[in-house]
Amino acid sequence: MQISKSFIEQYNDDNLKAHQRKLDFSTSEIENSEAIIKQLVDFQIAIPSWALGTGGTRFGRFPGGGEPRSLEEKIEDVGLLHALNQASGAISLHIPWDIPTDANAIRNLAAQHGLKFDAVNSNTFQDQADQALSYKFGSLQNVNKAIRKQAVDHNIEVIKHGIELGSDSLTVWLSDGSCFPGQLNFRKAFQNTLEGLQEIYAALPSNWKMFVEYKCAEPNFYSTTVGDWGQSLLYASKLGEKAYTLVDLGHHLPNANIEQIVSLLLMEGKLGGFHFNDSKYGDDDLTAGALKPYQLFLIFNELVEGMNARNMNHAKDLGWMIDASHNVKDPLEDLLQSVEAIMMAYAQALSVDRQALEIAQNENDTVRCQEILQNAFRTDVRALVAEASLRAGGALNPIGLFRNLKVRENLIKERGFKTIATGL
Ligand code: LRH
Ligand code: MN
Ligand code: MN
Repeated sequence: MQISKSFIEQYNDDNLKAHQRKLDFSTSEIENSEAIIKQLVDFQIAIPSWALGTGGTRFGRFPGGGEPRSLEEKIEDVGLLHALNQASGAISLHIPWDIPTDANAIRNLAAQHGLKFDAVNSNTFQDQADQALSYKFGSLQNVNKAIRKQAVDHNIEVIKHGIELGSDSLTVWLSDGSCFPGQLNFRKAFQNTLEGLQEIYAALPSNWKMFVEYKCAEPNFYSTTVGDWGQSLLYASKLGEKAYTLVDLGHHLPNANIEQIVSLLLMEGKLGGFHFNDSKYGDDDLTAGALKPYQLFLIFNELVEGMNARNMNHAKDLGWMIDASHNVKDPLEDLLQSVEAIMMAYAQALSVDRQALEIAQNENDTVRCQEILQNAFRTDVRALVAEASLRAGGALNPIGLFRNLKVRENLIKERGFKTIATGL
C-alpha cells in the first residue's frame, strides 16, 4: 500500500481551518514559534525494524494482522509512517532478524520511500539456528576465546551489511552479565568485553560511530557487563572518539535522573543517541511519553541546553531512534504516537526561556526556575508539530489519516491476517 500525495492534501484541506485557529493561538503564546517549527521540519527519528510487528511477552504474542512478512514489507511500513508524518525518514535494522540479502535492491526500495538506514544493530544475545557456539554465558565477556571471536566476527559482519546499505553507525547492546554472585569475575568480564569492542571498533569505517548501549538488568539479574552509563562511558572513552554512549530510556534503575545523565554525557561529547520509549517498571518498551511526558520534556530540555552550548547540529549530531514494541496497540499507530510525543517534548524544550532560566538559576530563585520549565511543559505545542508536518508534506494528524484511509485494513487485505513479523 502507498499513500498518495493527493490523499494527504485532501485530508489537510479538510482540516486546515481548525488547524489554523489552533496555530494562531499557539504562535501568539509562543514567542519563537516560527524557529521551533523550522527545527521540527528538520527533525527525523529512526524507526526500529523490530517494532513493526506486535511485540510479545514471554507469556504470549497476539499479532494484529497485516504485519510485515519480510524486510521489504518492513521498509514499506516505515515508508507509510514517513508519508504520514515526514519525520520517520530512517530505519534501524537488527541483524540477523533482518538480513538484507540483496543490499542494492533494499537500498533502492528504501530510497523510493525517502528512507535512509540508521544505526545497524548486532545480536549476540540469542543463539541462531546455524550458530556454532552458544552465548548462554555471554558473548564478548565469555571465558571462552572462541565464543568471543564468534561475537566479534558477527559484529564485523553487521558493519559490512551497514556499509552496503549506507548506514554510518553500529549499536552494540550486550546482554552479557551474570545471574548469581560469584558466577563471573567482574574485572575479567570487563576486560574481555573491552578487548572485543576494540576489535569491532577497529573494523569501523572512518566516518562511522559506535554506540555502546547500556542496560541495568535483564536478561541477567545479578550483574550486567555494560550495566549503566558509567560503564558505557568507560568503554566509549577507552575505545576512542568514534565510540559513544547510547541512552535507552527504559534501561535505568527506578527513579534514575536520566536528564542529568544526558547533560553530563553531552558535556563530555560522548552522548551518541537515544532509544526512546517509556516505562513504569523496567524495560517496558511502551510508547514514548505515554507515562512520563514531563521526564521526556526534561531530557529534551537538557538536550537543547547542551546542544546549544556545544554548537551541535540537532538533526545530524545525535542518533534519534525509537525502541518500543508491545502487545496491545497497532504497531504503526503506536509509532506515530511515539514520534509525535518526542516532537512535542522537543518543541516544548525549544520554547523554554533560557535567558530567564539562567537569571533565575543565578539568583537561586527556585520557584521561578520551576515556573519557567513548567510553563513551557504546560504550553500546548500540538499545533506547531502539526504545522511542521504540513509544511514537510505530511498529514496534519497522521493517526487521523491512518484511520481515515483504513491503512491497517488494507495491509490485512494485502498480507493476510495471520502474519508475524520477525523480531522480538
Ligand atoms: C535491549 C534493547 C536493545 C536491543 C533491543 C531489541 O533491551 O533495548 O536495544 O537491540 O532491545
Ligand atoms: Mn534499546
Ligand atoms: Mn531495551
